[in-house]
Amino acid sequence: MKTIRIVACLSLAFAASGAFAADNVCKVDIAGTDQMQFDKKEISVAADCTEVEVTLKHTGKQPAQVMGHNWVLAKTADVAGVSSDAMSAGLPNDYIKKGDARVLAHTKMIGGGQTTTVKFATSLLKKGEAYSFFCTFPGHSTMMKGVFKFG
Ligand code: CU1
Repeated sequence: MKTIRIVACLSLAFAASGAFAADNVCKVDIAGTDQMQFDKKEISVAADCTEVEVTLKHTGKQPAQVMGHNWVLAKTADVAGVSSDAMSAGLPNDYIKKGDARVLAHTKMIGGGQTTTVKFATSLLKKGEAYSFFCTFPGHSTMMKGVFKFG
């Protein structure tokens, strides 16, 4: 009886690990400050990640209207265009132009003390493409940006 139970447990464990291998969510933590800075200049995501979950924490005290931060992912070539179109989008739209196809992923715009998360599939990313992450609060992307590497 004992042997049978152990075998059953082992096969369950294999089934569970198989599920994790098929769906590999890679987690990234990043913080934004009242000094208009991200605490990371580069994020690297391995090629075997099927999804990326980015958690942005605003470690400052200023409200979103004054020092709001979001985390936006786009091709590096699109950063300037996305940021400039975002200016007129306003806080209720998280400073993201509605329907902007250049935006690959983005969090909500948050203020001091808040945390927000976005999860996206890596199937929308291409190996070798140059990606950047940045904040689209007006004027922030010049200082708040970094390199996003996939693969
Ligand atoms: Cu910002």
